[in-house]
Amino acid sequence: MLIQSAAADLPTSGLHLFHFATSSCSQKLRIALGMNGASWIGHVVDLSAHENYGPDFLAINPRGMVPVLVLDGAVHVESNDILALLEERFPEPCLFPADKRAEIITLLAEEDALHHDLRRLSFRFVHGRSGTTKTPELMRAYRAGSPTDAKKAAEIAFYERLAETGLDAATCRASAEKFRAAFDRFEARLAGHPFLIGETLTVVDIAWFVYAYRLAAGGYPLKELHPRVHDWFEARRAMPGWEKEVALPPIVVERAAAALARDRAAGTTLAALLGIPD
Ligand SMILES: N[C@@H](CCC(=O)N[C@@H](CS)C(=O)NCC(=O)O)C(=O)O
Repeated sequence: MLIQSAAADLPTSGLHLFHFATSSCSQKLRIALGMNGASWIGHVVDLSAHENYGPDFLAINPRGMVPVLVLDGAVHVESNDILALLEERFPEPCLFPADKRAEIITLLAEEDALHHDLRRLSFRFVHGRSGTTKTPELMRAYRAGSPTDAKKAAEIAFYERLAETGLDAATCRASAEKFRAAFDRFEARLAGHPFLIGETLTVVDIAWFVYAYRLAAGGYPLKELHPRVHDWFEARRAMPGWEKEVALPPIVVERAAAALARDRAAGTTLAALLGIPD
């Protein structure tokens, strides 16, 4: 999606990606860019330091979210739209085949609709948090810092709810069950096929690899619940350049291990929420 950016000093040529290492939407684009061999310049927006709510970044993307792609001076947001744009610009290898376009768009929309669920499970089981790190002051700065559209309103609602109710077991179980349902559908799709859409690797494999990696890092029992999806995941993990884009930094690996140990002791792991002994 092309947006009108208020930032005065954006690069006017080349391909620039505003991104963050552990942002799943950024990871998706970095894998796609790696596959099509595009040369790009990265600009890190530190989400853990809330740089995305600062005036400089809100001027670039009023929604305060990464990734943002600046291509020859034009500003694009929404990672799945950017995947389609990259295909137009870098058609080799073909990751968004024209004859599968409608199916790809449907599956990517389903993936996007689960983004807040991924975020909840990631916060709770990978980062070991039970609430939000965004202070009321930060939320005020976000609200006041740029105009509000539907996507920004959804972000505000997400963080307000997180501040109010935290990440209790019922909320996490509800999110986890949505992934179980999605992976069950993929389990059926993968019967006799190597990829999520038949015989061809597409952006849908990239998008869901990123989600599967994050969920597995939080202890999602992929192998136990969805053996074909697990095998598909391992095959994608072996693809050159894929895992390095999603691998967690050592500090996050430590946090995930500590969260798992605590949850094992309390019987509240992600697997346990789904009824799988852990
Ligand atoms: N639908 C958007 C979602 C973008 C999004 O939620 N990005 C996350 C990182 S993966 C973000 O910037 N989060 C900021 C925050 O939670 O403060 C897309 O696909 O680009």
